[in-house]
Amino acid sequence: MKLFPVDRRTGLNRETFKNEYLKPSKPVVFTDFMDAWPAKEKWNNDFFKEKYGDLIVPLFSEKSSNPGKKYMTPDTFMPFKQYLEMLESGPTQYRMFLFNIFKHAPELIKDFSTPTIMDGWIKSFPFMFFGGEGSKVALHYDIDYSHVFLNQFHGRKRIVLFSHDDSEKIYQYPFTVASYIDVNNPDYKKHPALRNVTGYECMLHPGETIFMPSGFWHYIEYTDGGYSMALRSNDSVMTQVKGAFNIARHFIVDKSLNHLLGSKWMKMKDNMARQRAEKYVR
Ligand SMILES: O=C(O)CCC(=O)C(=O)O
Ligand SMILES: [Fe+2]
Repeated sequence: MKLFPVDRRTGLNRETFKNEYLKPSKPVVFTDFMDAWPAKEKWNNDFFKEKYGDLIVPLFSEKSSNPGKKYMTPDTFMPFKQYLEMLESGPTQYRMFLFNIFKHAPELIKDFSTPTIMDGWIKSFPFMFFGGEGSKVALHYDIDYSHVFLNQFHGRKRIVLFSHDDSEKIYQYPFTVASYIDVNNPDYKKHPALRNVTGYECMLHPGETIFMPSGFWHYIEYTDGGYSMALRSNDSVMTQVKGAFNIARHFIVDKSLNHLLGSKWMKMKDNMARQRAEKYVR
């Protein structure tokens, strides 16, 4: 497995972005994407603690990214202020994802603007992601096939990316958007197809934005406690249809078989993933 650094670009315009990244489906880090946003300076721990500290927020532990676990059920709840203090005070595995803070604080929408780098922005509220130092986001791709622009406000995170074309080589669990390979210590005995995989890696710093093209696999480690906001776009009817189909397949096939067969279904998916990857080894 080989990982190449993600390009870092300043001053990209629509045309260059389209030709060099959007069309060829290549990730890039923007160093200046959010320079004009008030949020860039304003959204910090003190601001969130003072304004929204009393909000009760749902937190998810590491367990939620284990295979077959219900990742939508929070492990605990606490006031937002207490969670931010936890992030400041040292490592914790607690993450808060797909958090719609804008539902509680619609005025925050005024702190950033819809980007102009491409069209097709999904207007429903964007989501924020929070995580403690050392917490990890298991390898997955986003089920709706939208392009993701992840804007980092606080802390650093290490991101590893693989193209959608390599889904089989990285042992995607069939009917899911997940893979359970060990990105940091690939086990070539167990997963021989990984030898032929190339991906990308980068450290995302506060003030930077990473573009993850539609269907791209991402694995994330919170190097520091921190948070970011994901803006999403989907400018093609084709990928919108693919996304809707994927969501339907996930909820109908995977959820039903999980319910019916439980761990047997997990084993079957594991076998299917191996069989599909094996053709690359032969
Ligand atoms: O940064 C995170 O915690 C997860 C981000 C993610 O998976 C996404 O934006 O799709
Ligand atoms: Fe994601």
